Amino acid sequence: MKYVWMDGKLIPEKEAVIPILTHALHYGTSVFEGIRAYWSSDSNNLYIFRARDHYIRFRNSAKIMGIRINYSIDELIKATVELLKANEVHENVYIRPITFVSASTVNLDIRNLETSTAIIAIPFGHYLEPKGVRAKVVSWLRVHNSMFPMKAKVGGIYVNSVIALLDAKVSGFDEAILLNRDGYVAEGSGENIFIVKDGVLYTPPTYDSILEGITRDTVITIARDLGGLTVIEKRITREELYTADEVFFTGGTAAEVTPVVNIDGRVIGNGEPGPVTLKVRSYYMDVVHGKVSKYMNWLMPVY
Ligand code: PY5
Repeated sequence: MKYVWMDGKLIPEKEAVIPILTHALHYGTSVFEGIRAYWSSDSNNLYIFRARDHYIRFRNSAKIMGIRINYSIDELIKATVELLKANEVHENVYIRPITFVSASTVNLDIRNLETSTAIIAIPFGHYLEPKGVRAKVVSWLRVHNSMFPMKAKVGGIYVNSVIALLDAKVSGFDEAILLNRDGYVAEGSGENIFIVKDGVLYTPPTYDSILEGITRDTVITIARDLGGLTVIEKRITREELYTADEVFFTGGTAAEVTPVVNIDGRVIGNGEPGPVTLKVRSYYMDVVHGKVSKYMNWLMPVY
């Protein structure tokens, strides 16, 4: 897009470049978010979905990592709205806020190092095939909470996702599922995971080395409206994946709610997106497009 917001200013995207010795490039010292904004043709407006919750997670990631963000949550929300207006966005868009250690140094002590914050808007279609993906439970484990706080969305930790996804892709699958150190299901490379069994939804608990996804939280909240669909947070085994009636991924970029129709060559359900997944997805799409009045407080209008 034409403009990027960087450290308080809107600048042309081509000018938003960083020096070669930037600390974050070498050591992954960045925290970031992935936020969606949806265009609603009904109200002729663009809505940022759960902006405040994303920026709260952003601030918490930074706090955990000891990285300073020089802006308040309100300033970041305001900057995001300004950015979308400046780019005259009238379509669905992905928003990537990032704060990174911008000092040019090889020193690992980040306490007094300078940080920069940027917000970038990116036109975005589907990240995963909405008709359903084939996933592989890879042998790489999810980094455990005792090794790194997985609640924090930190740039460097994504090498764990990258190597997991590479394994899945070179083996001919679309996405990776990572187990945690104890052998239970953790999450996808960039998504949380749910299974459906006998009409009940199950998802791994947040203390089990996963990112506390905002889409995950949204699904848990809105599921109640769907004929009393219950969600239970519990540890999930690999065999529970194989024998589930339905499996789906949730994530801000990851096609929102994406059916998983095959895992390790086992067909899940009848190999088609299941009825509960489709019901959850369709309601989720209504919520993010501002069609469900009780959740309008999750939507921030841009215009
Ligand atoms: N788990 C991981 C490891 C993630 O990276 C993400 C989001 C999620 C779960 C889902 O979180 P949420 O529902 O809050 O989006 N992934 C990023 C995203 O923007 C980056 C993906 C490349 O979707």
